[in-house]
Amino acid sequence: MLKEKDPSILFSEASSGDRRSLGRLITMIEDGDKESQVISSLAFKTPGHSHLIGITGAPGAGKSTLTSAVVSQYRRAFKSVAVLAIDPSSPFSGGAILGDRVRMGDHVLDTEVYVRSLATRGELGGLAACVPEVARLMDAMGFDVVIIETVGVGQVEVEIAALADTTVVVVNPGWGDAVQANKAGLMEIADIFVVNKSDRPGAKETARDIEAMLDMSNLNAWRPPVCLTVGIDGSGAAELCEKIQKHLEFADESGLLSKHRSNRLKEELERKVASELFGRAKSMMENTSVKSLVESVIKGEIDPHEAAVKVVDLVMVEEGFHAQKSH
Ligand SMILES: Nc1nc2c(ncn2[C@@H]2O[C@H](COP(=O)(O)OP(=O)(O)O)[C@@H](O)[C@H]2O)c(=O)[nH]1
Ligand SMILES: [Mg+2]
Repeated sequence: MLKEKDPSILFSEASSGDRRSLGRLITMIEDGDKESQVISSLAFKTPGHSHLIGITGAPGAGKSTLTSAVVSQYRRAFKSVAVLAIDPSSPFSGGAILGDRVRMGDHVLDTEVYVRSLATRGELGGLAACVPEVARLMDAMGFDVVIIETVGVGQVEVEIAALADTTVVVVNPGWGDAVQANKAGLMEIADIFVVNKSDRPGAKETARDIEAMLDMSNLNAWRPPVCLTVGIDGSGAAELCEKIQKHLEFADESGLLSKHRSNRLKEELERKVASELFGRAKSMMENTSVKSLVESVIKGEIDPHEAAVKVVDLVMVEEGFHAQKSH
């Protein structure tokens, strides 16, 4: 058993390159323990310069393979990279970790590359809440590039992908793949499109489909480029990295980057407020005076909406009471 350790000690150990300590910090954030607040605040006070890149697409599109090829490109430029692989379908010790280790095999001995799978312990919403915090920790640790790999199906996953400074959407050759991406809401969040597995027939046609869709959509100043890649041999990875860099420069110069980052912080704050209130309301519902309210709902005496408003009012009153007491 690992002994409990002060998160601030772990933080300074991790900062000086101790990967084991870094791993434990991430686990604390995932678990959402009390310590995670300390870690968040330490990371927030130690801003780095990370470029946050999201890589998303359907399962099996080749995201992990492509990520490994992209990591190789960054290593050639002597940039340090952290990869956060998010796989809600496989809880801890599941296939995700093993699979990513295998595919990231080229980088296993590289101390400037850190790969970690984030698994959902609770609900998916919990993961959405912890990803920005883990990403910020990676930034505080001084990584030049942080890549978040996420499956682009479902609202929460798309939300996670949209957290990045630059979002790369991966599709495969084949009729309708671009249409599927569009349906999944990936079209709106893409800064760059990749047709991976372009060693297979139909890659150029798929690229053309995407261009046609882009022609029909309302674009702002940035038109997402479409790259063709072969993840397994790394073809096209250098061009993809060039486009990623171009997008970063564009976003930076146009002010979009800082606007996007501010919005992200605001949304994160809103989510935190909601979950904090939810937690307090929930513990309040164990309270005897509120319990009778629950019973009234069950008996049909009061409707759930009205009861909910009463519970929130009670939370507010309680908080006001505590605030006054502490003054
Ligand atoms: N033919 C071909 N296969 C690929 C390519 N990229 C990945 N694959 C294969 O596609 C499968 C799924 O890849 P993986 O990276 O795990 O996809 P992910 O689920 O999106 O992360 C694996 O068997 C890869 O070897 C490619 O460019 N061409
Ligand atoms: Mg993968």
